[in-house]
Amino acid sequence: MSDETTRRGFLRAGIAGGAALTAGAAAAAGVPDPLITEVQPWASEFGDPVDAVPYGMPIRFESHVVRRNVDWLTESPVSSINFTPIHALEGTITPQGCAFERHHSGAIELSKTDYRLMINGLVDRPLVFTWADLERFPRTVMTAFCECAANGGMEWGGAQLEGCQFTQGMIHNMEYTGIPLRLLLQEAGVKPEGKWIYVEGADASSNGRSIPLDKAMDDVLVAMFANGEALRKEHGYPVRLVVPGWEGNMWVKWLRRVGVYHTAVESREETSKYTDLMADGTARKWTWVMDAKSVITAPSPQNPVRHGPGPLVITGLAWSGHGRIARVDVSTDGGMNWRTARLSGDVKPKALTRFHLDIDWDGQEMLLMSRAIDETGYVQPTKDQLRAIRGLNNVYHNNAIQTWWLKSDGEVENVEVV
Ligand SMILES: Nc1nc2c(c(=O)[nH]1)N[C@H]1C(S)=C(S)[C@@H](COP(=O)(O)O)O[C@H]1N2
Ligand SMILES: [Mo]
Repeated sequence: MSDETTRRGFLRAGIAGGAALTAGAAAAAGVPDPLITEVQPWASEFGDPVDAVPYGMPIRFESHVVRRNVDWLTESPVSSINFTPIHALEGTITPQGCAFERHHSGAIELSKTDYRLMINGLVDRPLVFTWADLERFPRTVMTAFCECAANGGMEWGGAQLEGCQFTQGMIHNMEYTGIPLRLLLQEAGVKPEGKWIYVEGADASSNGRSIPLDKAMDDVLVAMFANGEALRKEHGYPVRLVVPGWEGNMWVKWLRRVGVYHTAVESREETSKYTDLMADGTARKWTWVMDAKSVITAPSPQNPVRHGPGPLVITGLAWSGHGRIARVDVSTDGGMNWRTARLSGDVKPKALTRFHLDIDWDGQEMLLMSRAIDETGYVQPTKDQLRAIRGLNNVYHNNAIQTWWLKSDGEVENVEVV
């Protein structure tokens, strides 16, 4: 039976039953619905004039769709993180206004006039670019996810936070316009001994990271716009680095310098931080790529089911730093049986992919899971598979399968299946 026939079956059942997919109880009870029978204020008065809001914000009914913090996570708001409300978004693009932020020393205000980008080190011609210079280089457009390596880091020891905003929300996905870093490096002329770049930001932390030259010459972007407009201050205005598929820490904001070197710098951000502490006390380093991962965004703890049995839309996000998502499977019974979800819209490499699965919910509790498989054939691991290799000391690179316990009253809880 195809999904299509199943769906039509639901629709018929819904109409016959007079409930599931119709406009509500009043109609079912034969009572006139005043929203239909009476002229409403919005149909008899003028709305706002066109110039009421020169730059718009979401309508007030959507005021819950905002970034949130986990209070105990960091001591100071200038060295902190907040989380994208992925439970309340659809499609794949993250609006800048609610995309998670991670600052090591606060978000700085840097104007285009004051902006300078230096390329130095092992180059034929050390260069400094102004914003006006950058505007004259050929541009390209690319959609990419940015995921903090610490995304899911609080869940290593067990299910903890109630909502995918907190368990998987250190991620955003934007459409960037910018200059391939390759073009700027070619302008400076990389010497043959140059094998690494070191990128740093103009903020006090500088957040310096080393990147192998091969990656720098491949798909790294010097981004000037996101989602069709200038970068927001908190995402690195006026210029940030986009390092597709690689951990968010390398996506240097307020980019001020690209140094070319024969070796890696081994900065704080790539030694004491952003290395993966293993069970035996040694640390893995250079774990740059974000492996395939997925999460069901609805239903989820912050997005419970508010209707009875019958048609239920399950949806979520999948991504892989290695390329395209090939398939997403969904289980409703804690991983015993799996069904293939629909990949909705474009499937772009190293970008968020939306999946949907339309089911007929019998009103019983379910253990919901999603499992991403990318084009390399890599399968998203269970928490136990991941812990068997990585131990419990870890913070970074938790790409384990998430389980949501959907109860028969529609409420959802973060759990683990053992
Ligand atoms: N200059 C600078 N770049 C930075 C940081 C920073 O503190 N300063 N934080 C990094 C980290 S750890 C992450 S996860 C991403 C977050 O990008 P966002 O704030 O746009 O979400 O930016 C990275 N780039
Ligand atoms: Mo990060």
